[in-house]
Amino acid sequence: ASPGTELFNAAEWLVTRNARATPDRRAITAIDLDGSVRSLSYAELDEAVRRFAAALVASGVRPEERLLLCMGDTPELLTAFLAGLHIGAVPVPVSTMLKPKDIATLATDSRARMVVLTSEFADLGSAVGGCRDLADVVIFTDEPLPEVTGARVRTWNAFVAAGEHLLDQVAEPYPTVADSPAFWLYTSGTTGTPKGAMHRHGSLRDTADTYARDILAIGPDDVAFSVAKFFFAYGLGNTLTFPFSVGASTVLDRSRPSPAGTLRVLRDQRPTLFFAGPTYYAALLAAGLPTDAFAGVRACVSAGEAFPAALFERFTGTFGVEMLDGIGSTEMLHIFISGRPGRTRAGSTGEIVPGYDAKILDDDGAPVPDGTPGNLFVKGSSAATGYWSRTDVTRRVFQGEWVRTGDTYVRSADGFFSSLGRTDDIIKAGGIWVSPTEVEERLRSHPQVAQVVVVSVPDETDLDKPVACVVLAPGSDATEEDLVAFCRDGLAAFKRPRNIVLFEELPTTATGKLQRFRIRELAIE
Ligand code: 3SK
Repeated sequence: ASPGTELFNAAEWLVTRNARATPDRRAITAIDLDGSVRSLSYAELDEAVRRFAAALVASGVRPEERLLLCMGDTPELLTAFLAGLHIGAVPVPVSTMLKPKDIATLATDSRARMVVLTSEFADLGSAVGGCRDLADVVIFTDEPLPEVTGARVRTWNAFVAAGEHLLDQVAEPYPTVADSPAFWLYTSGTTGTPKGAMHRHGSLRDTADTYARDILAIGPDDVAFSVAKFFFAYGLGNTLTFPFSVGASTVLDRSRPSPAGTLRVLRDQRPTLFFAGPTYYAALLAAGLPTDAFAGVRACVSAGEAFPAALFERFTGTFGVEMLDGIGSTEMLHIFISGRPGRTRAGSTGEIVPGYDAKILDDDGAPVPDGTPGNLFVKGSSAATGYWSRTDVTRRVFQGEWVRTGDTYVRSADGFFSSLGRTDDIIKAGGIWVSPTEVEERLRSHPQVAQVVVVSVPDETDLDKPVACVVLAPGSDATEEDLVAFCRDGLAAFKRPRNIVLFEELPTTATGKLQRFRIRELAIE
């Protein structure tokens, strides 16, 4: 853990340090929307960061003011983020999947001084008009600029040009310390209201010095490619922190992820570390990628949701690549429990990452023995300092050194942690815990089931029972009785869903995760 008062600026550590040591080494390979590719060395990126930093100072941005970044994965996104850190301001990368009204909510909540957009999100400019603290909008575009009420709107190039005279002023980074506020990431959790998790400069180094070093053993010759976008905590670490912590390179793909696009990246850019989530790994399998598609990848990493054991086996069996499943959180910044190379177990998230500590407690706060499910708490120096302006929920989640994850986990006697779903989602039926994940896994192995979520629904006597919400595969003729019987065959009887509710499609959050609480509401209706 970093001593909090030590002078430390994460932009200097991630970029300037490498620009001095290995100026010509490739930092970024960037694939644009039209498929064209450009690359930047560490020296070129360092220069771009300083130019944008000078422009921020010229436009009047002060340390700790927030810069909302709604941008595709581009060199400009990394530049704006790092330049914000360089001058001690607070970049806030936000989801590019949000609706205009949601972006306005985040601009207002964060009291953003500036909004930076890439051209594909330029329309969002008008949505943030009138936000109280907004003074500047910068858009990376060649197109005509939108009007934004109450703000000055400039193109990226015009903005940067206006700061050239201040380049000397940003020769050194702002003297932040490891504990200085660095950036925020909004998380919506299962209930929907976004909360800004506030992170320190030192936390970026802490995730690199734990997970990236000790689990991934990342080195300068690695090439990282993350399907998870930069605005996710997961994507930020994969794309920026980890490769730049060792002077390695990163591949940025500005387009929406697709199996065909991923195959092109795998073939043309030869990443050695590949990061995605189980849903995407399932899509890659379904797309029938050639079995040698991952031949150059030394490890695939998965996080974001529990990895079903059968999918894990099928993916690793088909592509012959190591899969490191893990769990992290926006609050902890990156992965704190993970499989390790040569030590993975299908159906388990893995072991505690060195540098973190985990405990499993019952509802009264007492530790549970190994083999008994409970609430997972985690401790580690990369934890956020809290949620911006949300004292109640901060106190509920950040309990001294420990952070309540909201996940139900069980630990085996030999230290492997397995997910039983979200704490709110776990089902107690007839006094016995039923993991929705386990029932879902069984149903997912049915050839006529395309998607499934298991929730608890009160029966006629108000006792919770597991109910499966299912989207059938196209052309399926499976009946509800077939599916229940299939579960009875493969699971202990008490775990079978008492009912099947068929859906055309299941609702998802803005970040594409299945919206369990909404699905449950629909199942109860
Ligand atoms: O969802 C996860 O498991 C995760 C992993 C790394 C960083 C952030 C998150 C939310």
